[in-house]
Amino acid sequence: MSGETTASSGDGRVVALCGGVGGAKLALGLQTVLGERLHVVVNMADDFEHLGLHISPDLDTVLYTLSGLSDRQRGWGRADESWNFMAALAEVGGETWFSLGDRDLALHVERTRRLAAGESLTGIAADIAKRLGLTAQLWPVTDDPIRTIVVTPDEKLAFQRYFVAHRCEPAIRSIRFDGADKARLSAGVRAALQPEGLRMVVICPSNPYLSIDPILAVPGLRDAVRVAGVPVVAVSPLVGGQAVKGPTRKIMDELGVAADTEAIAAHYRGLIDGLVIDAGDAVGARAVDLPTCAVPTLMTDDASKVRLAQDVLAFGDALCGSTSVR
Ligand code: FO1
Repeated sequence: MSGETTASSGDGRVVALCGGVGGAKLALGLQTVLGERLHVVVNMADDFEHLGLHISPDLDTVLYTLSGLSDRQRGWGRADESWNFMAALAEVGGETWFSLGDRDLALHVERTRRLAAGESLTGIAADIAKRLGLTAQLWPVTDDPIRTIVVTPDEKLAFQRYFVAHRCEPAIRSIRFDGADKARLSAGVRAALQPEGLRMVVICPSNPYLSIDPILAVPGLRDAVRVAGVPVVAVSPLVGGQAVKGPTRKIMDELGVAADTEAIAAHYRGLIDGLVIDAGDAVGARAVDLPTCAVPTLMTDDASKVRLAQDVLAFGDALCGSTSVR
């Protein structure tokens, strides 16, 4: 890690690795603080073909969250939504297990058209992010196909089938990221992770196993982070050993991983220089052989998202001068 003070200068770029709902909240806080200096690398392994449309759930969750269009209660999809399409789809016997709001539908139709016309997921995401008023830059981790497959005792499930249709009920035996080994980092991600002008890398509090691991599985991503030589800070998705939202805790139990600070630190060992944990979990932090920062991590409103973003940035900057074992 570089010790030069320039790397920690406030005007440097920050790269955030982000999945769905939980991570997107911190990304919003970081965007408020950093604006266009924030580069969000988003998981796209949850993408799937549905009703003939290419759906990118994590990408859209970040898009809508950073544009202020997201539905705050649900965490995904758009606010002020109507569901006429779904009602009409049911009338004609279409698949209704995955809800597509009328406004949200426009994004899936337009993205599908542009992909069929030969555009890349990266190019489409960048254009739509600009049209929706994001100041942060949005980068799908790759334009090559990766699909998260959840292996259960009875069958292999595409992620959205597991997460939505089966409501995370089947026990997970293992998780695969089909296609990851052949995927290439997008040019935007490679450029964002260049050492020049980079301040730090943040791993947002998304599900490490379902949302962050697919990003880390792309060949070259881990090396690019390491070579960048800047502080790498992860934010634990656990608060009091419980996942704030989604199936993280259940998945950790099924994977035989203790849902605690040590498990999160172990999961990211070798990649991160520091771990941000919830103030309530500070006790467990003593057993972690990594610099930790215990602050309130529950993001219940915009102010708490900004505060956590500021805490994470200050922690990363403070790590910049310290040596750390990787
Ligand atoms: N999550 C659900 O639990 N039920 C849904 O019907 C659903 C539809 C949906 C449509 C578009 C979209 O971008 C996300 C959607 N999600 C839905 C969330 C999605 O499953 C995400 O993968 C999770 O939020 C985890 O990131």
